[in-house]
Amino acid sequence: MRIKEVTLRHMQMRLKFPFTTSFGTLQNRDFILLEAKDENGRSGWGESVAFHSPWYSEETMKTNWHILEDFLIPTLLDQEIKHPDEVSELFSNIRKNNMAKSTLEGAVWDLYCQEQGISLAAALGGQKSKIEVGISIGIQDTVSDLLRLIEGHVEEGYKRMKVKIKPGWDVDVMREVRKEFPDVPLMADANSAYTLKDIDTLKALDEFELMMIEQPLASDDIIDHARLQKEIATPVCLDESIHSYEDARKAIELGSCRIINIKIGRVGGLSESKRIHDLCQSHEIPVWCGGMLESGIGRAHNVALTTLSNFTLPGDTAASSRYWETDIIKPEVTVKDGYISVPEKPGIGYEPDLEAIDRFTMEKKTFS
Ligand code: OSB
Ligand code: MG
Repeated sequence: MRIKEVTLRHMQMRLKFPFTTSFGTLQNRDFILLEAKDENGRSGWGESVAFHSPWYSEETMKTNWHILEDFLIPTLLDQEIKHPDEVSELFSNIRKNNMAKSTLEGAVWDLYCQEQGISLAAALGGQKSKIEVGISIGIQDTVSDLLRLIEGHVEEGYKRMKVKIKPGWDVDVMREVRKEFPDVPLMADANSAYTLKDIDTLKALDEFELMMIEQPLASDDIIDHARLQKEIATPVCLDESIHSYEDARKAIELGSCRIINIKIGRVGGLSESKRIHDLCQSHEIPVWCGGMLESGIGRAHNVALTTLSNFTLPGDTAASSRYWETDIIKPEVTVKDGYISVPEKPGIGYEPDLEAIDRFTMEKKTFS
């Protein structure tokens, strides 16, 4: 296959609810949508998970646009590509910028699968026909707001509740949650809000038998996490700290975590996600698929990845309708009894809704 044309769109979609983490609040979701056309005029789609501002990582929508426009798209245009695994090779002399790389790589995977007439899940080696999903709940104004939200999501069937925590919104909050929901599979995500000085607080969370605590310490750390994991009973899960197979290998070797959250964008694409998945599997480290408040395009990629066999814990990829009044794929991603049925159609398995896409497009540019 050869990529003949790439279109970048600056998208803006409004979340149904403000999403608050230890960093701040987000409601307008700006992101890049990428459409790549092959020599037969077929289109493959990818989504950049970078945010408008660099609070989760250093990448932003604008840095992704720059790296795509000036480096990644020129590298790929007109290149003969036999398999999507070659894309990360072609990008290997461009450092980091994983979310930018993943955007284009994801579109190549979609195109490749359409050409082969197979689903993305099948192409990745996935075997599940349905995947288990949990939900990630932002920091709320009051504990009773949080309890009411959890109650609703439990009723909807979500398989585990993830609660965002930060200093001052942690032990007492989790105690209330556990009191009201003694058996619900529960975890906490700190988005790097603590240091080893907070070890007593982090130890106090052991009491609630959480499935895991996600990224308690610095976003670039694996050393202190290893120290922490020795001190607490709750399994540590790394999110922000893992950008590659090599990061995962080192974290496992050091004992920095017992679980890894794989986000396709954070690790530079589906090929690297699969390598990390396989590595974790060989070390009996379970993985799950993280979320980045994606539109339907990114959501579809997450669904396909989650079909791999070591994704044994529920992911954050909830239903489209949880986030959006109107998503940009047809059909939307739906959740029934806590499961998403994996589409079997070729490619990502959902149709991009071009009308909706146009409606949310702020700016677009085509390269050929
Ligand atoms: O840390 O997992 C995270 C959202 C944005 C950035 C980082 C994170 C999250 C979530 C929400 O937890 C996941 C989702 O529902 O898409
Ligand atoms: Mg996280």
